[in-house]
Amino acid sequence: MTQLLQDKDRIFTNLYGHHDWRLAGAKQRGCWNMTREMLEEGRDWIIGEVKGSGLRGRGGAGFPTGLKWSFMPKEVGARPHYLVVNADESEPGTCKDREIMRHDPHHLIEGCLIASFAMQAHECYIYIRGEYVLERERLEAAIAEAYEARLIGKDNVHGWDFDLYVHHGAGAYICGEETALLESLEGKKGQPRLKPPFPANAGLYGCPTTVNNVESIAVVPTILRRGKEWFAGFGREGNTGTKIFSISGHVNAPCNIEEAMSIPLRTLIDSYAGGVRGGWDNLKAVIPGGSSVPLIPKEICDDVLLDFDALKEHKTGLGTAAVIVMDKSTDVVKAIARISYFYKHESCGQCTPCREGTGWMWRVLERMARGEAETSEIDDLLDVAGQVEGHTICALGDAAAWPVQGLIRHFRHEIEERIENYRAGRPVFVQAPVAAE
Ligand code: L3W
Ligand code: SF4
Repeated sequence: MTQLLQDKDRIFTNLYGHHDWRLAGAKQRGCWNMTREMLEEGRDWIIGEVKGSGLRGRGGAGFPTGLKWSFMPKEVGARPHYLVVNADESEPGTCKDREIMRHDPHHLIEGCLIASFAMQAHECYIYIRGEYVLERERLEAAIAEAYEARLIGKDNVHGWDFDLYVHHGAGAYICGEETALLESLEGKKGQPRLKPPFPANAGLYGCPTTVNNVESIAVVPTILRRGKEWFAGFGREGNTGTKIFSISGHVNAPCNIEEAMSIPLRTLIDSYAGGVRGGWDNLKAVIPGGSSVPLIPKEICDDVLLDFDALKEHKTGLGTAAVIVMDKSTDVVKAIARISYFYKHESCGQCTPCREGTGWMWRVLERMARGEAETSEIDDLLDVAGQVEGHTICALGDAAAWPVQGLIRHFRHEIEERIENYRAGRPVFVQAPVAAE
């Protein structure tokens, strides 16, 4: 029996907006407490605590946060250092950073100050998704409060001059890729750069820069206040801490919930999302980490843990921890075709395998959903997905290939059936009845 996380162990105590999001309310819930003392402990201590906590990036890749911070040059030369917060939350199914910025913005602002100090940055930019208008307004209001209270700004009470800017994106998914985001911030077209050099060497305006996800930065103040051991006490080795999961799709009560890393998928859905529509046996598949990661069928969902390593064993990933649930009424071929369309639409067009491959995969999948294909094309599709994966400038190419590979790995028989049905003049796809909620 899995022990569920208790409220006292949740970092985001206002995730649902039941309390005051403003400075007064945030302070009552512990924000901005002992911040100066934590900075006085020094940069090495801060980075050591973050490393020791085991925090891995919460934006999709799961790269160790403390390690990333330690890539920044130790001395500041002629080029200033920058922190950039990736708030361009656009991964389908993902809506966790939105709630942090709406309801708990001071966790993020305090985290920006601490992380910037640790990396010797006097300026930080928060790049927020174009569609997040309310969230931008909320964040700007909270930042204004922090300036007013001299928590940030020049000559602030923490003794580290620090300016924080919010930059509003224009609604392109690709600007969530860290180097496209930097290009966009510089006023250019949002197209990814080749890596290396990594941003820590040449980032914003060619200067040392660290790009971190909203949640990664917002958890740091609490990790420092409560200690690395406290955070590392949740989850499993290599997969520690608490994590916000966004649960959507065919569940009775879609929600965001902060839980311990490595919680079993079934426990998460049953305990917080009211269970699968029609019961657990009515489950068909789950995309466990946002649209970029491959789906897994019910047999794997029955006892898989939600963390980076457990999901990797099943050739999928935790991604952004956006759990998309599909019950037996789902047309899974059509669903993946729709995801393929998304990547075709959002490809920046810079590299040939992605520009051509995303459209090609989408068009073939649409035909397959209608049964209008040859069986041999299933392997052709797999072949093309393999030629896109790992052969592009940024991870969007991989993200377009992985869902297609997952579909064929687990649901090849559904595609084959459609092709046979179409040839025989039978209905191509008969939808299972939709269970009552
Ligand atoms: C210095 C090295 N830095 C790696 C840094 C790198 C980046 C981070 C991770 O994200 C994932 C994709 C999907 N020296 C370094 C180094 N770094 N080696 O570490 O890098 P990387 O390349 O593993 O991944 P990435 O390109 O940052 C791609 C997921 O993100 N995804 C999700 C997108 C959507 C959202 C959202 O809506 N919030 O994020 C889309 O593909 O899982 O694997 O900072 O610079 N030697
Ligand atoms: Fe652009 Fe796609 Fe190449 Fe990424 S992989 S740089 S989105 S064309």
